[in-house]
Amino acid sequence: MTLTAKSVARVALVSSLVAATAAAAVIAASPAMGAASTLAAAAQQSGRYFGTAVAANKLGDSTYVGILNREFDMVTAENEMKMDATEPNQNQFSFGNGDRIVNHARNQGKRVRGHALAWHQQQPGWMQNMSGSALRNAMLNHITQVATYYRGKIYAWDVVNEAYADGSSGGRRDSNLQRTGNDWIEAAFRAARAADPNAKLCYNDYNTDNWSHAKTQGVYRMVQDFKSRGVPIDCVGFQAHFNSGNPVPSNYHTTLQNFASLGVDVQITELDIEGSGSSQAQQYQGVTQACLAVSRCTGITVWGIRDSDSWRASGTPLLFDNSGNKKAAYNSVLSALNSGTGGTDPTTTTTTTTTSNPGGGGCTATYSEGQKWNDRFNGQVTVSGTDNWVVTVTVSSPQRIIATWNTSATWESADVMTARPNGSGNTFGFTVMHGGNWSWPSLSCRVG
Ligand code: 9MR
Repeated sequence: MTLTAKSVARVALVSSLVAATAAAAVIAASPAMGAASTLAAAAQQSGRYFGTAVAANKLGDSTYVGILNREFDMVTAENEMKMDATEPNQNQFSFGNGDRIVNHARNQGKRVRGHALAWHQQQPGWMQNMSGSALRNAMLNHITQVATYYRGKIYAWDVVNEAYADGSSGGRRDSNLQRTGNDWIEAAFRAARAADPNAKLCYNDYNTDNWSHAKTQGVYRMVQDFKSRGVPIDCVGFQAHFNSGNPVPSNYHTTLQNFASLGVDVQITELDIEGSGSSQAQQYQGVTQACLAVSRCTGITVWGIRDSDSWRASGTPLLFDNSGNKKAAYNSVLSALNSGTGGTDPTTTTTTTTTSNPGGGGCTATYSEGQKWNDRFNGQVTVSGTDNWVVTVTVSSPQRIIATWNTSATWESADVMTARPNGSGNTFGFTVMHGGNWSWPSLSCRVG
C-alpha cells in the first residue's frame, strides 16, 4: 500500500471537521485540575489503552524511549513481527527484533498488539512466489508458529491485514493469499485461535472509517458472517491514516458503533492525521471522542511517537514534534480522554473555540463543550465585547440543533442558527443531535 494509491482510491469528503476548523480555534494547552497527565493514564480512566507503534532500532534513542515509557501502555511492533521479519526463510523463524520490542513493553508493564500474521505485503521472498495449497499451508504454518511463540504475551493479534479492495467493489483484494481460496481469512483466524486461545483476534484494515464506503460495508459483511458461523473473531482494527484527501469522516462514530454492535471489540490501530495546529488537534479530538463514545472501542494506537518517526514524516501526522515536544494534537487528545467516556459524563469545559468578529467591532464568541450523550451533546457560547450581539452557529450535517436556552434563535437553514440576546445575559446554550459527527459548531459574532 502506498499513500498515493490510497489517496487515489479514497473518496474525498468535505469534512465537517475541516469546516469547523476554518474558524480560528484555540485549544487549551493544559488539562483540567486533577486530570491524568499522560495519554495512558487518561485512557485508563475509562478502561481503555493508549498505544503507539514502536521500531526496534529506536529503542536506543533516549528521547524516544522516554516518551514511550511515560505516555503509552500498549505497543505495536511497526515492522518487526510481520511475515518477512519473522520467517525470512521458510520454516526458519527469527524473533530477535520482535522480542526486543515485546520485552521492552512487558518490562515496562505495557501490553502488546501483534502485527500482523497474514498480509499480502511484506511477505518474505520465498512466499511471494508460492501459490495454491503450498501457500495456504505455509501461511497456516506461519500463523501457528508465530502465534505459538508469542502465546501469552499478546493482547490482540492482527491476524489478517488489509484483505479488502479499495474502490467501489466492496470485495476482496486480489493477492496470492486470496487466490488460495476465499476461505483463507477464516482459516487464518482458526489457526490463530488454536495457537493462542487467549489473544484477541482482529481483522485490521484502512479506508474502512467511512460507514458509506463499499470497503467498510464489505468488511462489515465479513465480520457479520464470521460471527453468525462461529469463526473466531474478537475485534476489528481501524488503521485510521487520515489526511486532507481522506479526512476523518463525519460518520466515524457510526462506523465504530455498527461494528461493535456485531459483538466485536473495535480498536483504532494505526492513527495518524496529517496537518498541524488547531485543525489537526481538532481532528484528533474527534477521533478520540468517537472511540470514547463506543463502549467496545477498547483503545487507540498512534502509528509512531514523533513526527520524524512516522512512515509519512513530511505530513507531520503525530502527537509529538521532531524534538519530542507535545503538539496541540497531544493536548486535544489528552483533554478528550480526561473528559471521560462521552456517555453520561458531567460537563467539562477544558477546550474552547474563539472566533473574532471578522468585520471588527469588538465582539467575541467563545464555545465550550457541555455534556455529551451517545446521540447528542450540549454546547455553550459566551459572548464578550457587546451586549447587542448576533452570533451565527453553524453545525455540520447530519448534526441538528434541537434545543436552545438563554437566547432568541432563528434559523437561516437547517444547519445555520442565528442567536440574539433574550434578556438572559451573554451566555447561551444549545443541544445538538450529532448523528455520529462530534465536530464542534463554528461560530461568528457581529454587533447587532
Ligand atoms: O510504518 C510501516 C513502514 O515502516 C513500512 O515501511 C511499511 C511497509 O509496508 O509498513 C508501515 O506500516 C503499515 C502497517 O504495517 C499496515 N498499515 C499501513 C501502515 C503504513 O503504511
